[in-house]
Amino acid sequence: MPKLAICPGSFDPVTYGHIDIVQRGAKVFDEIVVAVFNNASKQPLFNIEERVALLEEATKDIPNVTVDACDGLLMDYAKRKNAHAILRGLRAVSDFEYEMQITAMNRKLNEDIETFFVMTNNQYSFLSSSIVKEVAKYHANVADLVPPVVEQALKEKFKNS
Ligand code: COD
Repeated sequence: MPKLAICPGSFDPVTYGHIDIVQRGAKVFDEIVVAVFNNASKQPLFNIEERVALLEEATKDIPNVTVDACDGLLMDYAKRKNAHAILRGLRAVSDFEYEMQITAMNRKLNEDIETFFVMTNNQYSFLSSSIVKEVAKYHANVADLVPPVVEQALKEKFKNS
């Protein structure tokens, strides 16, 4: 049976750090679904359709990766998809506490779906969607942080600011 992993996140917007995690996961699992959720504690810059479209463009060359817009509980979605695993990225120790908390809750909701963590490439360990938005807002160059389609979308969002 093919092994499917769900890579959930808010991806607001997708960065090269996210792509790094998806690429690493795609080498291990047969199929990856990048699942775009709204994170209840974050106010998004891009709506869910925009985030999905940016991710689709950014991952189009990875054959075993698809993108989906989601709502509700991650573990309900993973069960509906018959997923084997959840794939998450770790940048630094600072990610650990948050990830431990949501993994523990997800495990309580469904013990059968395991969460796997992948360490990002060192060059992306400082990178987050929030930092990208912060610098893009002031028209700084983000070309080495995000795919070209995202760079363009950020320019469009902040053209009047
Ligand atoms: N390098 C490597 N990994 C990175 C990098 C980077 N530079 N940047 C981000 N990542 C990783 C993150 O650690 C994460 O694993 C993934 O990429 C996505 O990151 P974000 O920031 O886009 O996503 P989050 O953390 O906002 O996603 C939170 C969810 C949307 C998954 C969460 O809120 C959720 O599951 N919501 C659904 C409702 C639910 O089930 N809630 C119960 C869970 S407690």
